[in-house]
Amino acid sequence: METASTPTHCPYCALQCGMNVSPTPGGGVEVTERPDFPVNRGALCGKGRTAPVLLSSAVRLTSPLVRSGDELVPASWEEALDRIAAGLASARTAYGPDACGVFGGGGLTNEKAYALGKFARVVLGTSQIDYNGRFCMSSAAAAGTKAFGLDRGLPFPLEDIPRTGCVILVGSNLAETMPPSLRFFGELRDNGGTLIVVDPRRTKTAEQADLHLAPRPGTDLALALGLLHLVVAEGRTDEEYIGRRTAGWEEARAAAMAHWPEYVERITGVPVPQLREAVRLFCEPEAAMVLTARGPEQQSKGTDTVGAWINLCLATGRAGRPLSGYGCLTGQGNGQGGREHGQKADQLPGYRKLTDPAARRHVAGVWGVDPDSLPGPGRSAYELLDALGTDIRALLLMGSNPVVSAPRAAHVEERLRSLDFLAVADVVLSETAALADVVLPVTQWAEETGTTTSLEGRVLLRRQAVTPPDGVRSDLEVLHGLAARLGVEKGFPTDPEEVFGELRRASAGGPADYSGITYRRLAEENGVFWPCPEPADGTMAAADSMAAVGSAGSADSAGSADPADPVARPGAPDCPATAHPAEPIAHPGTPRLFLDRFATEDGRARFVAVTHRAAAEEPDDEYPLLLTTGRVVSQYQSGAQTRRVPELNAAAPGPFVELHPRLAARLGAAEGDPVAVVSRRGRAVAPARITTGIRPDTVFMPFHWPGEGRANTLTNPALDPTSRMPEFKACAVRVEAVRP
Ligand SMILES: Nc1nc2c(c(=O)[nH]1)N[C@H]1C(S)=C(S)[C@@H](COP(=O)(O)OP(=O)(O)OC[C@H]3O[C@@H](n4cnc5c(=O)[nH]c(N)nc54)[C@H](O)[C@@H]3O)O[C@H]1N2
Ligand SMILES: Nc1nc2c(c(=O)[nH]1)N[C@H]1C(S)=C(S)[C@@H](COP(=O)(O)OP(=O)(O)OC[C@H]3O[C@@H](n4cnc5c(=O)[nH]c(N)nc54)[C@H](O)[C@@H]3O)O[C@H]1N2
Ligand code: SF4
Ligand SMILES: [Mo]
Repeated sequence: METASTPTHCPYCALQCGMNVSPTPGGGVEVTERPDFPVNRGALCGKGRTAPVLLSSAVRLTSPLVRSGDELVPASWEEALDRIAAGLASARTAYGPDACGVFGGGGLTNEKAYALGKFARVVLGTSQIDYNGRFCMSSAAAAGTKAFGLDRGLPFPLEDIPRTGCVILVGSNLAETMPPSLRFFGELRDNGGTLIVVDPRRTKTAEQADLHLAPRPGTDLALALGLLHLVVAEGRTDEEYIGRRTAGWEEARAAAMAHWPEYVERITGVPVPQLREAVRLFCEPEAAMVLTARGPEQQSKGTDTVGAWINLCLATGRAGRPLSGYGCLTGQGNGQGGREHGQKADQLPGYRKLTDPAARRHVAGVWGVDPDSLPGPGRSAYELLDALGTDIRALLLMGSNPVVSAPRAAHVEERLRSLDFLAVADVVLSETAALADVVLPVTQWAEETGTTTSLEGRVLLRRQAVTPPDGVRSDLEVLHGLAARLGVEKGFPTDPEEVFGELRRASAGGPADYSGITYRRLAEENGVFWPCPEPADGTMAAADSMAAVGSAGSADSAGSADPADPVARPGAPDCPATAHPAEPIAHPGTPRLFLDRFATEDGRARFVAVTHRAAAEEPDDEYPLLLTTGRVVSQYQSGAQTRRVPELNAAAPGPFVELHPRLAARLGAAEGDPVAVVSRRGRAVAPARITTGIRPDTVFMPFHWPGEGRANTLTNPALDPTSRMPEFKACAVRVEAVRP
């Protein structure tokens, strides 16, 4: 193993902070600062800094495991893969292709997400594939697509934030969920701009704000409509912009006008003067932005809610203009790319629609199959999990831990147990892997190469920096091995760059066009923003070689790669090695979208006419409070990875229930006392954390833990009708003191 340091990116969240990774003389691995990546300029949160711990941890899996009665016992790769192929094949034979399910993750690289979607459709022939991103950004994606004709989380780089006039941050606690990004908001305020935070809790992020609005959970739709009402009433609309760049204003305006400020105050609990102040701060500067995260999105009306915030931007001329716009802060490491390349139930690569005949023809052509052989759209994530053991009999799961992270988790756990066959690929024995018939140990970020697409829409190269331990294989090798066993010998290469080459062709001409992006460019340019089409006369294989940037472990050469160097391209016979100097001028990528036109057919953005409606479950006598859920800085998601990092676990050792002192007094609960939170779905117990930073009618639990304190035992799987997003952010509960 070389000792060189490799520039790469963090395995966790969508900020995809740049970092250098190097093996240490003692056989370990260390992360060091990588100041050249503009998003984090060297800064990392504790999760990124400690990411190497899991590479060499004794708790990681290094051998396949197969079920023998109640136990999982080590087995060879041959036996494990044979068993999975047999499990999937027998479900298919007995019940048809849709009896096989596939569940993916937004942490998987683009190459893996692409291969997983292809595997489901081509090898299994099943429509039943979806992924955890459905639980993450699907409402924002649906609303963005409706309004702008295209969904890319942020239509501008984070670097634009310090230069705008005002940002409304709706339901994002980025001080904990993306700490290095907080700097952009500090710079915004240093430059005279203002920050408005909308969150039922006074979070670390809200503490940075000029104005903090604390609505009842589940009422953001009313809030956004109330603000738009005031914008109209105060004559702050941009009529010229509305006329030139939008459609649907009359209906949207009429709908908003039904939301009087006093009515909105009653629904949200946000006082009218604060609504007026928010409108003033947002409308006075030349430019402004609205950014949403999971707070307003993870609701049974998340799509309409995000639509209403987009309406506010459109009515004030704050979209598709420099330093202005609406953006969604996507969450997982590849949350953006993971939703573009075909692991979503209704999608084909390049963010194409599975129901679009032209898209089916194009992708089937790349895959070398008959378009009619491609199944149609399948169930959404929760619906898929809910169908396990009935319609779906065998499941292959990669990159998620739904026993902890899915809504109504006890039911989901029971459904997983009822399967005829469950296979899980993971790096650790997650709570979900522990239920499997076969567990496959796979390589992790620093042990493999692949691309991710950050929340900015910036495609990045995550490079292999260390050699994986004996006994593990990559997810791509897993899919290759399974495809071969199921009779598909070709089309599942194990080299990520080869997979990316095919992904480029499959995405060409689609909304998320990656065809002009190569590994070489990603290394040289510190990422490329999609869409990035291939120049008309370009050849797809041109310059697409890691040979130019140094392959695994020797990426030092990346910085010095000379673009004029002839590129060694083994396996690219259509493109002679000397072609590089004659290459057509490359597309520069698209950091900023919509400046000239939106991606709709007529180039205009669409308002949506929406009105407020209640959460699927409102408090009543039996369940008088609202539960909302979210994250803490030191744990990641289901905690499968971060609970196994001692430093992080010491910082955030377990679940808790945040509640207001008045509520605590009523219960007779002191700080740290166990309290029970009870919903229609179950009961969870965790220590009380008493704070004036939360509304007295609301309690909050982080969702990172299994067992007694599992927040998702309580949550409501009510789904948004468009995005099929579950309502993680609002359900009715009661809280009880627990007597020892
Ligand atoms: N430390 C850490 N960082 C992470 C992750 C992690 O698990 N841990 N996960 C990553 C992923 S996948 C994601 S999606 C992002 C999520 O990033 P965020 O969206 O920032 O995370 P959350 O804590 O889920 O929710 C944000 C805030 O929404 C508030 N909220 C709750 N209900 C409502 C509501 O009804 N309306 C409004 N306006 N706000 C509400 C909560 O109080 C919370 O402070 O973080 C990413 N980064
Ligand atoms: N109550 C509540 N529930 C929520 C949320 C909430 O706000 N509140 N947020 C939702 C959101 S936004 C999200 S994104 C989900 C996330 O929840 P999960 O889908 O459970 O996400 P992770 O915990 O990241 O699970 C990823 C799993 O894949 C493994 N893994 C990591 N990298 C790889 C890889 O490359 N290959 C393979 N095969 N495995 C890998 C990890 O070890 C881990 O076990 O939770 C959702 N659940
Ligand atoms: S903010 Fe996100 S990407 Fe950056 S170091 Fe932390 S977890 Fe990693
Ligand atoms: Mo997420």
